[in-house]
Amino acid sequence: MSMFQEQKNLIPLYDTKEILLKVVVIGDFGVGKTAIIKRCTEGVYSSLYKVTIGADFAIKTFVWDDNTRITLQMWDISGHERFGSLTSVYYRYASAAAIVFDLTRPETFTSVEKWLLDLRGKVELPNGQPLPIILLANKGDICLPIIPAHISQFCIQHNIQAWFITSAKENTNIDEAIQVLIKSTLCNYHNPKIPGSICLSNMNQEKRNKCC
Ligand SMILES: Nc1nc2c(ncn2[C@@H]2O[C@H](COP(=O)(O)OP(=O)(O)OP(=O)(O)O)[C@@H](O)[C@H]2O)c(=O)[nH]1
Ligand SMILES: [Mg+2]
Repeated sequence: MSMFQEQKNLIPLYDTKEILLKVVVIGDFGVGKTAIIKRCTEGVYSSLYKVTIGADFAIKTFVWDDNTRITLQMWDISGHERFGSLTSVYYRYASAAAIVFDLTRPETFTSVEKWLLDLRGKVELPNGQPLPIILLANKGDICLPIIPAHISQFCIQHNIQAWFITSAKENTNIDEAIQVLIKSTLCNYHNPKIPGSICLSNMNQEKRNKCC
């Protein structure tokens, strides 16, 4: 069952804070970005591979807490090289990112650094901080995974908030990962250095490594 309450759950409007978060989902072609986004926003999965051309996006609106409603705009960015020059346009105004690789194709993990550099080089938060990022090791349902041993170290070195083994097919860890990303993003929105702001969550090391 999804952790998110659907928008139809009623909250008195006068009390409600609306937050729009743009999350860019990046990674090599075929790693499962579209499948993850569809799972998250529509709750469906298809084994058909339809290449994403350029970029697409999907929206999910949900109740976060008693007085916050979040609209998550998930940008599905093609993993194909030929669209790479456009990423700076797609990254614009992003609040957070998910980088995806395919556990069955080790070369897609090697590419994570390339995606990370592209993202970090082209976008930052309005306060100059780097975007919160999570790393998704997808297709965890396929029975092999030799998990690269150094993923946790890689995440710490590259200031990646957390990583998860996911399966869009079996709906494993998708909501959990997005929830961690949102918490991290809200912390930036409510940066304690900004007067009147509140940090909703401090992710500790234990939380970061919970799926490793
Ligand atoms: N077994 C399994 N297959 C998956 C999973 N996620 C995606 N796939 C399959 O992998 C293929 C590629 O998935 P997509 O989501 O289209 O990949 P993409 O990253 O969006 O690829 P591009 O749009 O080309 O960048 C499809 O056939 C999916 O059904 C998963 O968790 N498990
Ligand atoms: Mg796609």
